[in-house]
Amino acid sequence: MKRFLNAIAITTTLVLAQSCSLLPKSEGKPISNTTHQHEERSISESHHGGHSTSSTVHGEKKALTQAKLKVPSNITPNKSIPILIDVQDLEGKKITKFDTFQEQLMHLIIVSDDLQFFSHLHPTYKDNGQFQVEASFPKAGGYTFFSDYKPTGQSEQISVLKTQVPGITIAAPEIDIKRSKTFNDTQVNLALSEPTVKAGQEVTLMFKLQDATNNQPLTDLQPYLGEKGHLVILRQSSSLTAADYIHAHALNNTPTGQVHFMTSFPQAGKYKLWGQFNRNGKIITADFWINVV
Ligand SMILES: [Cu+2]
Repeated sequence: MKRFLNAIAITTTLVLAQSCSLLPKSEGKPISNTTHQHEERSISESHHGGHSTSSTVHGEKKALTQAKLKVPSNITPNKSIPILIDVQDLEGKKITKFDTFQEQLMHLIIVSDDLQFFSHLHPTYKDNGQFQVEASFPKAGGYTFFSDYKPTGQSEQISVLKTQVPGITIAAPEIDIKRSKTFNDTQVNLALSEPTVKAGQEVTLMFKLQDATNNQPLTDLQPYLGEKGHLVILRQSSSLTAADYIHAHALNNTPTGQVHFMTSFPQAGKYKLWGQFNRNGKIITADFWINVV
């Protein structure tokens, strides 16, 4: 814990002007978090080394916070290490009060930059604006952190943090666009409402979960973080930013063993999806690729 190095390459904070957790869930109308992100967020980026850029998507609010990542100066693959995240206002003053949303104070998504590795963690709030969690990284290469939190009285913020695990990087395997996969004893089929997914178009992603032993729809799905399921989507990119990140919420009223999400993809490209579901206390993470034209 003594040799922490400030290993931030880029800090990006985006403001979700309307927190997805505050959206009304009645009316039987599907909720697309993506739409809100793209209409209402603002992004401010500050690059390590003095250069800074700031862009506001629709001339609304500016990011109100920044996050700083502290990791050991030399990360060894597959070894658990402490990760510290300091949340500050834009002047560098600690932010010390946070609201719980989706049952946690902070949601942290870590991905390898090739999108092969995914982890969804809930750091513990220590004190003085600092969160802590243990994580391990499977291989050398770049990793991006999407830290999602809600300072008391403010909207949900997402800060993007980066670190590097030294060593020789292994080329990612070829993208596999299979629509049916088995994760331990659960078979997951992904069906799309559109035969071809076009950028900017709303699409419903339907996860059909079956017991792999008897091929029957799952009847033991429980809420996960207050919802039927969570879906994180990232666009394949040489440098991931907040604009590549989508967190969609499950729709209500779906058939047994099915979890549906509605979203839209901001631009053409290859996207990786990680659906997370709670099967009787065990979290299933089902990953798929989607090609958007
Ligand atoms: Cu979370």
